[in-house]
Amino acid sequence: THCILIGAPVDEGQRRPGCLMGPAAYRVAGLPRTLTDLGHTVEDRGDVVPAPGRGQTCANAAVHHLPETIAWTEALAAAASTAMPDGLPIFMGGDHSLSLGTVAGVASHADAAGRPLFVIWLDAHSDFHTVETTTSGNLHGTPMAYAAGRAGFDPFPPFPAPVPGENICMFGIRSVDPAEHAALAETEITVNDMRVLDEQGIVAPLRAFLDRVRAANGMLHVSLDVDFLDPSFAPAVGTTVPGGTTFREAHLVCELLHESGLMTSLDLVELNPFLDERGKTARAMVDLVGSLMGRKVFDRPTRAF
Ligand code: DIR
Ligand code: MN
Ligand code: MN
Ligand code: MN
Repeated sequence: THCILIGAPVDEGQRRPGCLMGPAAYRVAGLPRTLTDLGHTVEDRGDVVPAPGRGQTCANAAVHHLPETIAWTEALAAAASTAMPDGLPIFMGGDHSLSLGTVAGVASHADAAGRPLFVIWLDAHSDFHTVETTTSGNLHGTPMAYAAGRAGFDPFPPFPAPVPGENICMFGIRSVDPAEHAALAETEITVNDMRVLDEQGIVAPLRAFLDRVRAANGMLHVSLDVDFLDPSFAPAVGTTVPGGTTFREAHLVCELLHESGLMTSLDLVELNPFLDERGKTARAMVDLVGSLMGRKVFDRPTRAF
């Protein structure tokens, strides 16, 4: 696979400065080498630079850094749609507001290619707020709603080709605000919260979703938030939530995604290297990308999907 690394040093979508160091941390932690060791080619396109903010405002006074976030969204959507025909883009964040742009760019590419886009959201949070409903004002809590085509994103460019709820799967969820909960109940989005994973494990819920992607000849965008992982081994994130996936559960998700052969783009988000312990979270994320891109102990035949 030709892997295209794109740095997205976005820090404006939340309030714990440090995510802007994420792209550098992934490079230092050996992401390019991990990919080449697995036999992939790597092209690092450097870090995206947004245009200056244009002063947009909105009615919700809690919202901060709105113009900057819109500028990031436009720049990252362009970078994403440009990269898609060339290989597998890996967006190195940056907080999760970067996905406002990456999913938009990927969606317009899929739309032009005439293929349905599916999204798997690996996160403690559902990120299903709009600019109007967020009470924290942190726009990293909104990208999934934007991609699903929810109303309430007025100052943003309209989302190019909204992703139908049936094509969205959330995985590892354990923190949902009341407004998000109410909005999610109106959708067909599959919410595999931690309770579902406790009861059913990783494999059955994930295969059920991947089977649908395959049946539809879909493209699959994977958005991996550091807080999907349990903070005991991945502490470098501003919004830790206890009870996340274990090291092995997370790798199993990545291994199954690899075996499916379906992933066409990847976000790595919310790593805050300033909060890390001797690089362990950055290294854990790089290891997970290794599993996503084909690292395994034994290359044994796997169940046909
Ligand atoms: C909370 C936390 N739902 C908010 N969200 C996120 O601020 O909207 N934390 N995404 O990582
Ligand atoms: Mn600031
Ligand atoms: Mn998130
Ligand atoms: Mn999160």
